[in-house]
Amino acid sequence: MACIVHHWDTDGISSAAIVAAVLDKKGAKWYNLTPKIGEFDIPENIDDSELYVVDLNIPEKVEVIAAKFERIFFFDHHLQKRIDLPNVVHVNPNLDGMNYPSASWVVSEHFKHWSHLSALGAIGDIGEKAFEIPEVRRLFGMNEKDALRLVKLIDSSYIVMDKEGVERAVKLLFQKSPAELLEIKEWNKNLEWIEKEIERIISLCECKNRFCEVFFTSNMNVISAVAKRISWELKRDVLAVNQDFNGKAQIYLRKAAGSELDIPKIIQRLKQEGFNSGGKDEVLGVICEKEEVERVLEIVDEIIKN
Ligand SMILES: [Mn+2]
Repeated sequence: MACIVHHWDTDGISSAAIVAAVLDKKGAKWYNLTPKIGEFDIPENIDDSELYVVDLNIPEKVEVIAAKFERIFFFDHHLQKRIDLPNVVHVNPNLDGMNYPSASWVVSEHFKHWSHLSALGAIGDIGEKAFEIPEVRRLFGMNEKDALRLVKLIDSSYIVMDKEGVERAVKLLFQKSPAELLEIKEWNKNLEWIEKEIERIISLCECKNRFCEVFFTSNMNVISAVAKRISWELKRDVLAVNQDFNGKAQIYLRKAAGSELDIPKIIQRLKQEGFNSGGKDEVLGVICEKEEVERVLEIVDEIIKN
């Protein structure tokens, strides 16, 4: 059987469903797995000979396990190193300097298999910007609002940390039309929970001198949505801390438009101190032990004061 390992977001799920459709057409049997949510890795104990890895930026991990498989297909669109092994087919236009909107786009092009799922992955990764690509409009016969809602519904499984739900989503995308997908009860329930949880957390927000701050505890992966919403509403820099996210702590900093906060400098400094931190120009995310929160906040403070 072929095993498809995929990212837990809409692009990863769409890409896996495209691979599944290609395999199905050939009469090949397949099943799919996602890593433990939040941990970029290949699940252990896969004893099939053919492996597909989609939308997961983990070339180093694939190199380590490659010898266990007859053949691996590795599809991605992120910036990464080339895997140079005879049994690995590494497909990533980014290796040749080309920018693709999603892994779904890469997979569709490789297999010459285009469908609404090709577009859905792109909408998942780059949002409304995807509609600037004419083929996205052509492939996806749904209005923008419904399309963006569908992405939220599909992403809801990983936000509530439901790994099996993420895995089931691949079969659903493979079988159902976009209109049918919008009606899936489980996902609509998820969105209701998520919305309630975000509102509960936002109500804990306190605006201080430097930041609007929110300290909370939640098992849901909502910290970025919380920070984004507060920052939008109040036009302030936001510090959000989930003090117990399934055993770890999450720290998230979001810069408001026009603020002078130097996020890349903070990311770099935290990395130097050995923290698992990442982000972009306007956001910083850290996952650390619960006991380390204070130290991280001290470092952030030091940089801001200087
Ligand atoms: Mn992607």
